[in-house]
Amino acid sequence: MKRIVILISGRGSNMQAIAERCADQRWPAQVVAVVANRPDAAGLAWAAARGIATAVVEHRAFATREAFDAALAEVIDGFAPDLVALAGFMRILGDDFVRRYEGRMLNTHPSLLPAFPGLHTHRRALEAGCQVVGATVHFVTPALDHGPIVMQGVVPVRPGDDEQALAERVLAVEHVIYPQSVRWFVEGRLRLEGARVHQLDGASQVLM
Ligand code: NHR
Ligand code: GAR
Repeated sequence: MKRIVILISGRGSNMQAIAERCADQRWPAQVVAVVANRPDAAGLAWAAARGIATAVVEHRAFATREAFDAALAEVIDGFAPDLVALAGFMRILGDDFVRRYEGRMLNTHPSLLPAFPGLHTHRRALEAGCQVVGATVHFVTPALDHGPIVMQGVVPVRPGDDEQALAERVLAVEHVIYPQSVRWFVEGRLRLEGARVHQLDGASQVLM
């Protein structure tokens, strides 16, 4: 059984989608812990109610990013993960942390990378007049939101959409592509080949 640790900062709907699919579809894996950088992350209660171990490493308690990263890594390593999945995790992680989990850390980002790395992606896509938007699951590398792409999901922009409407539509496609990507990882179907991901079967894009 592959051991999955999920990092969250808030609601945790992607965490929930992964944990539910993992159990329902009997992946050869288990979500062994959910770790948040904020004590008020709503997803913690859902995980705890489901019997998943939870932990909080509050970034505000640390003087430097390096000290936070080190404390976070210590907690994560206590769960001996095969995969670390960022799911709405809102802290940029330093090079040492990222290298420690190289090739076994995924993120879902709410844009069609390489467009709009960083924050406020929906606002920026609307300002740019994008007619389609989406989400990207990628391996995490030191360069923010630039790691090898595993899967992308595309949704239309509709007349009158505001940031919230786009965020909801994009979130729905994340709930499809992130569990699928994690499943491929735990089933050993993903191979990192330099800057690209080779995936052994199935389509790597979802058009909704
Ligand atoms: N770390 C590395 N090294 N590489 C990536 O690809 C990462 C990462 C950490 C998080 C998620 C990412 C996203 O999907 C992610 C990818 C937070 C910020 C950010 O600016 C940017 C991108 C992502 C997550 N965070 C602010 C910071 O100073 C804090 C913002 C806040 O707390 O609201 O860390 O978009
Ligand atoms: C998701 O849309 C995720 O891509 C995004 O936040 C949402 C988290 O929702 N992540 C970021 O913006 C990271 N900077 P969730 O907590 O319900 O999974």
